[in-house]
Amino acid sequence: MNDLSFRELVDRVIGAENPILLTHTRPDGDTVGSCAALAALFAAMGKTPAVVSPDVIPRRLAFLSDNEWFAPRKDYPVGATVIAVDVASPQQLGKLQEVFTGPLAPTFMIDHHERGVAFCPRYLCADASAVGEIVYDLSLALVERGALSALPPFAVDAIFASISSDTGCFKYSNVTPRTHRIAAELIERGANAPEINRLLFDVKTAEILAAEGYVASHIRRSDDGRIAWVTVTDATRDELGLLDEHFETAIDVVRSLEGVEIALAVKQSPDGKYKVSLRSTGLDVAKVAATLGGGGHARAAGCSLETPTAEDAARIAVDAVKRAL
Ligand SMILES: [Mn+2]
Repeated sequence: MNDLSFRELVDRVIGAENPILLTHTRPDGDTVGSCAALAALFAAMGKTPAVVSPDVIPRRLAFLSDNEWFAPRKDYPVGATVIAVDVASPQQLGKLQEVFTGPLAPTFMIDHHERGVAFCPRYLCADASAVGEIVYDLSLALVERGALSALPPFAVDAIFASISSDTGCFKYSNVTPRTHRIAAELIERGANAPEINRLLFDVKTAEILAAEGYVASHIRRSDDGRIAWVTVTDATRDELGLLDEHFETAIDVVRSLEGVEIALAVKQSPDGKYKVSLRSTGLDVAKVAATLGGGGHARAAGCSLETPTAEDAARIAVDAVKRAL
């Protein structure tokens, strides 16, 4: 599958009809923020966009998704331009794989995952910290081409949110000077950075705090302390009266422990498999995840394991990390 040039991407966005934007499973601030921004751009171009997510969008992202574009739809217009956003592989479309197939199969994809799998013509920018950086470039190109008169304020905020979200508030190793330049330009254009960052990073529901408390008191470590992990099963969640979405920050709690170089969170998925998230301070965990059928970024990756118990999945993943060290 040939990758699209930036010019081809701009052409396709200008030519899109009834654009339908798809997020990835377990939607995060980048996929939701980029879809929200693209929807705002399309609407400003006089088109009728819709955003579809395979999973429930976390409540803390409601400032991006509580609008008509994300409203549930019963059917989709035939001939719609279907765009996968921040989706690294067909599996990351989850249950949408069955809906967006045949005449509704994704038309093109916009991504920044270096080790992703293209499932339709793809615009890839692996240097971008977030798809939001790509959407920013795209929005400027649309103005330059005359397809858009100005950036809608909502798009400015949504792009800022997507970049801040995927960079952990401009903290991770994927941040480049360009990331900061784009953020600065977005602030110049009116992005409400303090409020967006507060909503993304400072506000936690009682359920998320409870989940973090559980995780903090159930971290296990390798003998040398370099690897740490936690397991979260359906039984754990039921016992605590919590949902999967409340454990989104579990991996951050694990990796915050002093001395930990590689953090893992093993969480049971609705399909019964175990989803493993990996974070590292140096080791290329995308390679580790690839040996287990997954992928991602060098310092943030994941895979899905089909094992009898969470303990088995944790052991397999931790062993794979140990082999790579
Ligand atoms: Mn992303």
